[in-house]
Amino acid sequence: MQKKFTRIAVATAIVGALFATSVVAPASAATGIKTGLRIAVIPKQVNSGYFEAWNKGAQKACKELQAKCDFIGGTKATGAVQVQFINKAIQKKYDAIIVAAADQNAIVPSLKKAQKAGIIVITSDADVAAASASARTVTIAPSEASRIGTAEVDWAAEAAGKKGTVAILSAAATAANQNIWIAAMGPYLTSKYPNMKWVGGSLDKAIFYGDDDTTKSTAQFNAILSQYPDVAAIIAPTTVGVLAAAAEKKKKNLSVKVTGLGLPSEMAPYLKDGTVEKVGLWNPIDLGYVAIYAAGHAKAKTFTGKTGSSFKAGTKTYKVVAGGIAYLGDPFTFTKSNIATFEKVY
Ligand code: RAM
Repeated sequence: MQKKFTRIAVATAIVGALFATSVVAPASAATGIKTGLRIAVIPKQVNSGYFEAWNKGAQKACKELQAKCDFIGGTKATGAVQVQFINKAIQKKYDAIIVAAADQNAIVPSLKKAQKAGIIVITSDADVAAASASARTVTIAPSEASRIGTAEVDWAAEAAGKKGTVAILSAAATAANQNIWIAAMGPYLTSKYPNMKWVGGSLDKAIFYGDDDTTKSTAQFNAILSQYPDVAAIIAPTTVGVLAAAAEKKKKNLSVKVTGLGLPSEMAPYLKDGTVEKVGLWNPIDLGYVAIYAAGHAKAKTFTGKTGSSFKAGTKTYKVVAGGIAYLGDPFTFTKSNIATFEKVY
């Protein structure tokens, strides 16, 4: 099963990589989307390789649609900082806001205010809380949460020889994306791998939060090791966390296995030198690209965001499923042997 997943993922990955660089999208007139739209593109934080790639995709779509897109945000991935930028976007009367929610609840009132002012709101990468789904037209998500969560557990189990304890080095406690992936990891580890368990005996005790901050992620990685010195594997479902963990593992020459969601360009050295065996991710360029098209079509009223509705981005059509979610597709798995294909792309 794991082999199959990897094979499918690699095949899709190559398509994904090409999609990100070579699709010639139709001119704006052909899409029915008005030119000259002003779109605020708000990441969890600006100083991140992942969100730079996300913005690259957004800017590509904006160019195709002849829209003006501003990448605005702070250097700390918090809801409080994002609220300031959302409020600014409302004041400046943008046509649409694309946001990766650093806090699934804190930004909801501002997003609702934006919608009242006629601004289209799309979340991408990280959504608002499911109960607040009406605060956005649609969320553009990488792939099913269960798929992302269970794949990471499989990578950890494989690296640790299917035995021992596992901890999680996450992003912020308020991030919906990490939380839904972690929820999927919880029961899967113990049911699929009878000789494995969470450090401290329960999922709750096993989660450490590095807040997508390199210094804090490194400190939390070390906190896991000092509280649970025999931890077999650490899963970091965040590009910031997994990079910090790999760097610290290498620096201290530690035996703990590290895996999670890593940006190929950042993780390539650690995959090549064997610090890390396997990480995975989707193409963040596509995630930003697709979000802009969703906003454009919503503004043109050719896309409602309702379950079953769909929109086109480049050459692909995206369909909304229950919960107001449009998925990109399968995540990709990166190893020493395929990383060279990806590291130059994102
Ligand atoms: C970090 C962010 C982002 C997440 C990736 C995997 O860059 O937390 O939201 O999707 O990791």
